Amino acid sequence: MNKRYFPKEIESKWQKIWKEQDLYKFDSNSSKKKYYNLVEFPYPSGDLHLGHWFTFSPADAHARFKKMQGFSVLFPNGFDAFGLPAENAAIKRKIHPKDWTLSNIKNMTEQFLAMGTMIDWNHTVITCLPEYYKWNQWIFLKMLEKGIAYKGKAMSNWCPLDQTVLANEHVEAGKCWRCGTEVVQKEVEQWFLKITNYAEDLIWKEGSKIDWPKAVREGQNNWIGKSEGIILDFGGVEVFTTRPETADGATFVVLSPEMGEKFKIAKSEEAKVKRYLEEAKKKTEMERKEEKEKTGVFTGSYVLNPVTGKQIPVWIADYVLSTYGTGAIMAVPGEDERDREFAEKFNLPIVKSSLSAKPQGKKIVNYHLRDWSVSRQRYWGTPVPVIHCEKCGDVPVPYEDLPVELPYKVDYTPKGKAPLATAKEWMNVTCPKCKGKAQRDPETLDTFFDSSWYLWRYVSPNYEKGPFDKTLADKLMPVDVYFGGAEHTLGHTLYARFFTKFFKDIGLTKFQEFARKRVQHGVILGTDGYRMSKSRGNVVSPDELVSEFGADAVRTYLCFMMPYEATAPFSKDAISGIYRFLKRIWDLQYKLEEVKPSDKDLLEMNKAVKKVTGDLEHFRFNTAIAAIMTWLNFLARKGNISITEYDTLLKLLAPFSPHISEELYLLLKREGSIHLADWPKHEEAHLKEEKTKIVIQVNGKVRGTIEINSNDIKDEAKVKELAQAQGNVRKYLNTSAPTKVIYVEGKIISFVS
Ligand code: ANZ
Ligand code: ZN
Repeated sequence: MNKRYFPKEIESKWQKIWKEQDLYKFDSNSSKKKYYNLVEFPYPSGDLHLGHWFTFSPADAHARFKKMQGFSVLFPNGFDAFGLPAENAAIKRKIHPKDWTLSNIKNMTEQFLAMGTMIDWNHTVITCLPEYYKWNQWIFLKMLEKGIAYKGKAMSNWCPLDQTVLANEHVEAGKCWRCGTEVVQKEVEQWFLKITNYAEDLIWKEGSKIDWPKAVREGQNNWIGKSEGIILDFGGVEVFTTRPETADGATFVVLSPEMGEKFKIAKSEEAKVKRYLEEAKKKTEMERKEEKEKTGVFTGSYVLNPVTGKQIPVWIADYVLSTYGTGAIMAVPGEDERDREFAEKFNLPIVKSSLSAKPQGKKIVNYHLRDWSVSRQRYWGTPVPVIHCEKCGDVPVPYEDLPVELPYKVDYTPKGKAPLATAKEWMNVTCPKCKGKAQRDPETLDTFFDSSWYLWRYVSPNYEKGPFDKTLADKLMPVDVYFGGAEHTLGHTLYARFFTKFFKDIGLTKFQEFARKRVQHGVILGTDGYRMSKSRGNVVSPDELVSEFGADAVRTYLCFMMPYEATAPFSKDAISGIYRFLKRIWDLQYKLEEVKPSDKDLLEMNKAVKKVTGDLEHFRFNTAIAAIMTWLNFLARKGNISITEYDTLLKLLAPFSPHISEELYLLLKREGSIHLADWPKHEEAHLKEEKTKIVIQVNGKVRGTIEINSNDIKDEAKVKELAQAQGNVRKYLNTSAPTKVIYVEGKIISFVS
């Protein structure tokens, strides 16, 4: 062993040994209690950046801690490998998306090894490979069978020149990114998943045993947006309201533009209405919801307010959505902010409601949640496993013909339609039903489909009889902790919960939820306090940090720099501080002696064990390291260190800095890896600090006593401070400082004033 700390040498050495020994191989037959430690799988963008390190280092520390505690820990990782960036990068660099993606995965896997994680790469998935997406297609077909996947019409961004649907990010200032033509909203046929069937199930209920952050539970509940109200008839127009008691203040009715299209319009207003409806069509639902200035048009018609018996005007306005409630509202400008703005702009009457109207109507429950549109006119994704036959319509690809492989040789540059449609040979097939000529569906599935269930596949990644081995999943699911980003509150984690409930419905699992606990990480910013980005030039490369300080220092720094949920800038000074901390632990080896720890030694050791254990259990990585530092300061001040203390110190350090702890563990001549050793347990008996009672006198009279830790009796300043702080003593000292203090060690302290 080197005399000095050279992280470079020991780190690559141990990484090689661990890999050769497959040290972290998960044993699914283990009789130990399982612990499924999961981190959101990365997108294979090319290189691991510091954000990946920040997400994975603490999660790895937690996994290692659980393993040392005696759990059988499954810590898998994989790659979310389909998606737009690969396609765009490929177009830009003229490399095939598959080649680009797979070479990135190779590179990033190497970088993960250099991080020194205990990820078990025997449990991995790469979503762009047919052995994975075959099961996407299988799940899609099951959903089709159950009516959860369906073809429907939805308003989409539509470029009239290119004749194609555009993703939101491809609409720039209302125009098509390709040809600059003004984009319109058009009803287009697409594939949907009926997540709305699960709206009620997806609502987080009070008292749920599932431990997810409140922000996520509330965020998802708001997104699902359950609302109870009634349908009220205004003589020909039905409206949905959650506030029927305000109906006497309803001074007009407003229709959504889509409803307005079918409504009888007075001749005098026809031209105006037509113009308005055309303008409204160009706006997306988002723009309509956000719209600052209210717009609308009068239909020239009136309906009856059932409470007041008055005729009230019917307007059309795009702040009313066609996809919610009945698509029409009673406007109560005296109560509702949006209605008031509208009434003020168009000079409509505003009256106060008595709030006691009791109109009768059918009770209904509405959800704001919409079905999930999953078809994409993209190349780099899972082909939709459906065949279109002129005679038979949409025919599902038979299960035995899966996977429908994504063809490699396709012109994926934008042509104004789904790229797969240009792959003639691939497109033309025979209909599975009538054996006549038919065509494949040229669309691909949203990549969020892939990430909705990858964590189930990890359980048995090579399983061939289904998406996953049910028996094994019953044993290993649900995930015990799921680490990931706050940006996935409304997308990914909600979809993954939906898939779980669907799996339960088709008998694939018995679980209602896929993860017992969710822990969300913050963001590590550049030194300038801004998000790291190439354009700002504030990107910190983990590879450079590793070559300067070693992987252990980088990992430990990332665990220490802030609470896992927080957001703070990177600091190079702090990372060199961590490097010195590890060096001090290294140098402590020269103080190792065959000595017995004293009571005070045992006290400090047990305090550290207790604190680090509790903190790691509760994901408080930064304070766990702070506790090790406190103990190290104590150890460094001593003349020698016992084997017990060093052994314990290394074990507490092992989850954060796996390489240096493994190397120093050799000194103790223990058998096997430190990472398979038992986690230290604190002993309450050693935590009881022995107390000594000290009598306090003021001007010769006993005025009180104090109890102090026996270890502190030599510390006269401390005794004096504690004695003087006593209420009674303060009183007799009359707040004036004592002129004389006499301390008889461990017995009596007397003040003269
Ligand atoms: C009268 C009223 C008075 C309303 C009042 C609210 C406040 P949530 O809770 O989100 O379900 N509404 C109904 N359908 C709508 C649509 N398609 N587009 C836009 N707004 C719509 O909201 C229900 C309320 O939103 C309904 O109750 C209706 O306005 C409006 F002081 O009716 B209310
Ligand atoms: Zn057919």
